[in-house]
Amino acid sequence: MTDVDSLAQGIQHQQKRAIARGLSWIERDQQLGKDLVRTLFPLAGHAHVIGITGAPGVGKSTLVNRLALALRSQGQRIGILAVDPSSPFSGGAILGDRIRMQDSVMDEGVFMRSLATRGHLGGLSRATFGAVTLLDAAGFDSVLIETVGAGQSEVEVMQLAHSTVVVQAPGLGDDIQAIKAGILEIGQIFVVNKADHEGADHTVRAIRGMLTLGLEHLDWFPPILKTVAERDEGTDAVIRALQDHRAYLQESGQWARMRADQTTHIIELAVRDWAEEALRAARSDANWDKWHEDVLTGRRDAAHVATEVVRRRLAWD
Ligand SMILES: Nc1nc2c(ncn2[C@@H]2O[C@H](COP(=O)(O)OP(=O)(O)OP(=O)(O)O)[C@@H](O)[C@H]2O)c(=O)[nH]1
Ligand SMILES: [Mg+2]
Repeated sequence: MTDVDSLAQGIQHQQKRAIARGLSWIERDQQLGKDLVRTLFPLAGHAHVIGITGAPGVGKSTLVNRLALALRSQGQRIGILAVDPSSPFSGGAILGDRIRMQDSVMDEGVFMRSLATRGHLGGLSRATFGAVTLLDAAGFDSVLIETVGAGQSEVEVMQLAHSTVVVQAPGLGDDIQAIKAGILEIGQIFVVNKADHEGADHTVRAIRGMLTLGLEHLDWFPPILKTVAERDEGTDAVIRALQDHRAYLQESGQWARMRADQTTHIIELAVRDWAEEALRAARSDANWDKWHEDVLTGRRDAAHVATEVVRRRLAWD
C-alpha cells in the first residue's frame, strides 16, 4: 500500500492525525497532497459546505463557533476551515480565533484548522478545494469555511461553498461595505451580526434595498437575519436558513450540478499538473538547447516542439 492509500484509509476512519497530516500535504501543495485529493474525491460529495464571509471583525468566528455547536448538538460532525488570504503564516487573527474556538475544538466531533496562502495565484482556492474534499471524504456532515471578504481569492474560495453566509455589522458604512467586496452576488444568506449595536435595522434595510435591485427573478431570495453571536441569539434561525438552502439546492438540481462542476475542476487540475510536469521534464531534457535553437532560428515552430515534448512525456509515462 502506498503512503497515499494508507493515509486515505486513516482519513476515512476519521483519525485526527491522518486528517491533520493530509491537510498539511495539501496546504504545502506537495505531489502527495495532489494524489491524496484525487484518491479521496470519489468519497466526497456528501458534506454541506458552508462559507462564512464578511469584513474584518464583524463576528464571523464567533458565529462559526455558535453554528458549529448548534450543528453538533444535532449530532453532526463538523469540519472548520479558517482561510486567511492575507498572511502567509498563521497570523495573530487566526491565533485569536483558535483561542475563541477552544470550546468546540475540545469536542471530538469538531475538527478546526487554519489554511494560509500559498505564494502563487489560485493557490489558496486550490488548497481550500483540497481541504474541503478531504474533510468531506472523512465524513464530516458540514464543513464551515471562514474567510475575510475582501478580494478575488475570497470570492473564489466562497465559490467552493454550497451556501455562503455574508456577515455584516451595523455602522460600518453598509452600502459601500457590500458593494465594494462584490459580496452581494455570492451571498445566499445575509446575517447582520452585533444586532445589540445601534443601527442593525438600518443595515438590514440597506441590504434589502440592494438585493431587490437585481434578484427578483431568482427562486431563492436570500433571507436577511439578525444575530448577536456573542450571546448565541439568532443562531437557530441561521441554522434553519442553511437547511432550507440545502433543500433548495437539492430540489432544484443545483447540488448535483455543483458536484459535476467539481468533477470537471479536478480533471482540469489533473491535466494542468500533467502539462506542468511535462514542461519541467522538457526543461531538463538533453534536447532542450536544440529545441530552443530550432525555435530561435525559425527552423521549427514552437508548437512543433510542444508536440514533441508531449510525445516524449507520453512515452515516458
Ligand atoms: N457586541 C457584540 N460583539 C460581538 C458579537 N459577535 C462578536 N462580537 C465581538 O466582536 C469581536 C470580533 O469577533 P470575531 O468573531 O473575532 O470577528 P471576525 O469577523 O471573525 O474577525 P476577523 O476574523 O478578525 O475578521 C470580538 O470581540 C467578539 O467578541 C455580537 O453579536 N455583539
Ligand atoms: Mg475570525
